[in-house]
Amino acid sequence: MKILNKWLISLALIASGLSPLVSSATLTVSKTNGNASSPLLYGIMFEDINHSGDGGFHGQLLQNNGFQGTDPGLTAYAAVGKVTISQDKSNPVSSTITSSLKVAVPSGTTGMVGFSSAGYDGVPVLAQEYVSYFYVKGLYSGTMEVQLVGSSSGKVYASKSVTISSITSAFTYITVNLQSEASPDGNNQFQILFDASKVHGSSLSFGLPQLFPPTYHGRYNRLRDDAARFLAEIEPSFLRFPGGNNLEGASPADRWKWNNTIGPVANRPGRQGDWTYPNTDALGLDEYLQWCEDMGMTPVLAVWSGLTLGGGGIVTGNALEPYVEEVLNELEYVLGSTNTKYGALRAKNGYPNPWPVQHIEVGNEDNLGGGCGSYAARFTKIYDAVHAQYPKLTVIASTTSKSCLPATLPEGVWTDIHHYLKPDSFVSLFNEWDNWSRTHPIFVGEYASTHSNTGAKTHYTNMQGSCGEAVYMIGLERNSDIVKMASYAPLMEHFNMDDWSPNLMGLDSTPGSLTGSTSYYVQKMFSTNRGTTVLPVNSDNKFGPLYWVASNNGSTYYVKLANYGGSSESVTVKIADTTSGQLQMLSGGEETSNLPNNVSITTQTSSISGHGSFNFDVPAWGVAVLAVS
Ligand SMILES: *[C@@H]1O[C@H](CO)[C@@H](O)[C@H](O)[C@H]1NC(C)=O
Ligand SMILES: *[C@@H]1O[C@H](CO)[C@@H](O)[C@H](O)[C@H]1NC(C)=O
Ligand SMILES: *[C@@H]1O[C@H](CO)[C@@H](O)[C@H](O)[C@H]1NC(C)=O
Ligand SMILES: *[C@@H]1O[C@H](CO)[C@@H](O)[C@H](O)[C@H]1NC(C)=O
Ligand SMILES: *[C@@H]1O[C@H](CO)[C@@H](O)[C@H](O)[C@H]1NC(C)=O
Ligand SMILES: CC(=O)N[C@H]1CO[C@H](CO)[C@@H](O)[C@@H]1O
Repeated sequence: MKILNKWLISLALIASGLSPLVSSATLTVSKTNGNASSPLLYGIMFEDINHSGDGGFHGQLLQNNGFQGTDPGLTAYAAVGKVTISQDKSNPVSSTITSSLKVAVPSGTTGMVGFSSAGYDGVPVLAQEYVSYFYVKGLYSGTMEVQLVGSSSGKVYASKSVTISSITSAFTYITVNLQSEASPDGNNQFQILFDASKVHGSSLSFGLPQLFPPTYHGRYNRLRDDAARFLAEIEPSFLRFPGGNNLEGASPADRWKWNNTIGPVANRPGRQGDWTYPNTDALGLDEYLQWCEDMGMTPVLAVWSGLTLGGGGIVTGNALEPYVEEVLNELEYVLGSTNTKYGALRAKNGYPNPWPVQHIEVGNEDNLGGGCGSYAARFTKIYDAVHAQYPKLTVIASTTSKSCLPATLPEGVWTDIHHYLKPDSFVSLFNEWDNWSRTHPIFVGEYASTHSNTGAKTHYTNMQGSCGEAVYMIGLERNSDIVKMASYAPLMEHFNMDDWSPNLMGLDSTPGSLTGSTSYYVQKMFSTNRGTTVLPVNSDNKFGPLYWVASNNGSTYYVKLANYGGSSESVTVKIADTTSGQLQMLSGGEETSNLPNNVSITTQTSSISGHGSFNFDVPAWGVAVLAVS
């Protein structure tokens, strides 16, 4: 109907001798009567899915280093030379890392032998310094070679000799720094080699081998610097962690357990995560909180609410009480003074200061998985215990569904909603919050366009999907007096080890593999151009296909626009007393995606000037941000 009208108007214009206008909008931004916007609005959600943690953001590059999860086998390991490797349960590294890798050397063997690790589908080998840690047990006196090697080419990119005197009665801990040359691809492996003639007829056991590239803020056991920096460009305001489904576990015993993710990595048992692969938990509670500190994010800590996945059941009633206690212990660890039992443990682990946690979320998607009926009671039990001790904490319920929530939700409680939808559905939710009750703030804890409008599964999101999300985000920002936080999900994938798509960004072992999806650029544009007040906009047009929101911070004004339509829109933005600034534009074909090693759509920035009036086109499926003062 709309298209027909435009066509008739064009015909009328042609008939009257004027040139046809495709479409145009004049937006006049008011400088008064705005609403305060949420300073936390744009943030990120993280759980280990698609190897976003182990093999993704977490720097440690060797898969299966602690033989964790239900059935690790020899995944990623291979023998180098005429040796036999096996999982060695008789030589545990610790009471929690219960296996090491035995390298048995037949009698008479000579030359350099050992084992390799193929990492997470290869090891990224760049011209940079790496650090490796490992344990070794068994009689050995001499040098070992720690190397990064091309798996097919055999080319050695890094090699470091270390002198080792190890014994049979205990593990010896080794730290090695090695400088590498760059490999042209990701098809690389890590190796530890030793002199077979010194061990022949016997064996050595290697425990918990670790390999780190440079880490974010140079910290021990932390994020990959390149991936973390790329993420930091979004300037996210909060981090929701540790899940997501990965919080829940297949059964109560398999849930994410905070106290298994702290202290020395060799004391963390890891677990079979909810996304088909083992989690090392090397990225644990303190690492998440340090990540928040280093990236300037507000932590949003999710705690287990009794709901499990995969038929493991739901813990309710009195049976939930030990888990409520566990939540209180976790909060004491995070927030308690060093005079408390768990606060002292935190200090012992290297963090004397309490972490600045002010938001906790009770569970994940308790409206799903059969959780709705019991959630009100489970939520109330946890809320009451937490609120009694920490009255200032903001507690977030994991659903907005009234039927799953207590009849009277306590004042100050926020609620979380998730949307995985077609682009058209995001557009139809543009006004989702316009008439929403203002009593309980909203957290859009997960959202992404996951299917095309025809229903086909999206693997790599495309401009139409990202534009649909942008329209939805404009609706969030317009209502950010009540919508306090929103996070796209999932955040990250290892391209060759994914189990959910699309994701905001991705990587693999090849150089330059870090890839931002078109949605990554939308998130970055919206997050890095924030006002403190959302301003009214007067327009001669209704919303659709063009959508907009205006805001300001002091004398800087921001107008975000999305053109969810197949033709270019001409826009005039009027803001009194402004003269110049920048126009950021993201556009490309409706079905064009950014692919691994083939990023074709990135934000283009240009200068713009005017006397209180700015004229520009927003291309079909384009997303734009005007920032002027
Ligand atoms: C973690 O806490 C639980 C109680 O919630 C306890 O049973 C378990 O032993 C603790 N684990 C560690 C490693 O301290
Ligand atoms: C919000 O309320 C207004 C005024 O009552 C109404 O016109 C509009 O359709 C409502 N919007 C939604 C999304 O319900
Ligand atoms: C401010 O909030 C009120 C109440 O929700 C709403 O009616 C009004 O449209 C909002 N103004 C702006 C500029 O968003
Ligand atoms: C608003 O501007 C002030 C001053 O430049 C700055 O410190 C603050 O971070 C800005 N706020 C936002 C939300 O960008
Ligand atoms: C890169 O992506 C674009 C857009 O999807 C596509 O047209 C082009 O063929 C791709 N190029 C390569 C080398 O794969
Ligand atoms: C490496 C890994 O865990 N891959 C898994 C990703 O998810 C798919 C689907 O769930 C599994 O089939 C893979 O094994």
